[in-house]
Amino acid sequence: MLLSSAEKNAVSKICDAIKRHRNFILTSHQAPDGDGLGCELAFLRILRRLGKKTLVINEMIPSQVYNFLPGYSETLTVDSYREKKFIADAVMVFDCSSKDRIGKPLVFIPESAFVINIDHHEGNTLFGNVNWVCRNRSSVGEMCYFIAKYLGFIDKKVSECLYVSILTDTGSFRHNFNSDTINVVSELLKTGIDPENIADNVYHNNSLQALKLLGYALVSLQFDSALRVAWAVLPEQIFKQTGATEQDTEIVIDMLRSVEKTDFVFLAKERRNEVKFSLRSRKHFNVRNIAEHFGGGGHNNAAGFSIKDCTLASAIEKLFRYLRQMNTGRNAWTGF
Ligand SMILES: [Mn+2]
Repeated sequence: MLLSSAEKNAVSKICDAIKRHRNFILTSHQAPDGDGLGCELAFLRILRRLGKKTLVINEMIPSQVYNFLPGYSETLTVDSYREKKFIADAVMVFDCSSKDRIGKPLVFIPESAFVINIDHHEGNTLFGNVNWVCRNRSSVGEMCYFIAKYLGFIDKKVSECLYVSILTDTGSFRHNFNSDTINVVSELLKTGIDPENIADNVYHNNSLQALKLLGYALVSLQFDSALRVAWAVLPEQIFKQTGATEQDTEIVIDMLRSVEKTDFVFLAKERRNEVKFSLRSRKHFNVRNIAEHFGGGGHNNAAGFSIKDCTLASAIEKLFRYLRQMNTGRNAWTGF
C-alpha cells in the first residue's frame, strides 16, 4: 500500500495544518454523496478526539440511507449552522472539484480560514491552501484513510465511515478501484466493521418515495440505438407527487446504468427553470467531455451539468443536437 512521495508530502502538510488549527468546518459538494459524507463523519470523530471544535455543514441534507453512520444526526445545513454562531479557522473540503460547488455553506467560510482540499476529481481547481488531489484514487475515503492513519486514529467507527465512502464511490467494487483500494479496505475490515450490515443499510434501505421516483423514471425510459444511449426524465411535478428529493435520484441513475447495448446513459431532472443532467458511461466512453461542453464537470465515467432557463424537452434537444454533431462521421465516438 504505497503513497507516492508527493502524496506523502501532501498527507504530512494536511496533518500539520490540522494540528495548527482549532475550529473546523467539514464540508463537501452541494448534494453530498456517500464518499463526501463518509469523509466528513470520519473527520468529525477524528478532529473532536484531537480536541478540535468541529462542525459538518452541507448545502443539502445527506441521504437518509446513511443515517446509521456515527455523527449523521449532527450534520448541519445553512439554517441549523447559523444558530451555532461558530467561527471556523480551518475548513476541510472533501470530494469537491471547485470552491463554487460547496454551494451555500461558502458564506460561513471566513476569508482568513485555512482551506484543506482533498479530492479525486479531474480538473480540481486546487482552491485550497493545501491541496491533495489524486484522480487515481477510488474515492476521497481511500485518501482519508492515509490521513487518519498518519494521525494514528482509525477505530471501528472511523473505518465504518471510510468504508462507506469507498463502497459507494466504487459502485460496490464494480468500478474505479485497484489493489491499493482493496488494501485499504482490508485494513478497515480489521477494525471489526460488518460489511454485510453496512451494505444492508446502504442498499436495502430505500424510501418508498425514492422507489416511486424510480418507477416513474423507468416508465419514461428511452433508447437511441445510433448513439447507444438510454435516458430517463424526471419532471418537477414528479418530485412533488412522490415526495422524493434530489438525493433519491441516485438510485435512478444507478439503475439506468444497467441498460444493455449502451455506451452511456443520462437522467434529466427538471428543477424550476433549470434542467440538471447526470451522465454515466462505460469505461471506454468519456462523458466528462460532454458535461464540460455544457459548463459542467465530473469524472470520465460519471459527470453532470445543468442548462438554465429551459424546458425539459428543449434541454434534451440541445444535448442531442450536440451528441449528433459529435457523432457525425465517426464509427465509434469513444474518443471525442
Ligand atoms: Mn468521490
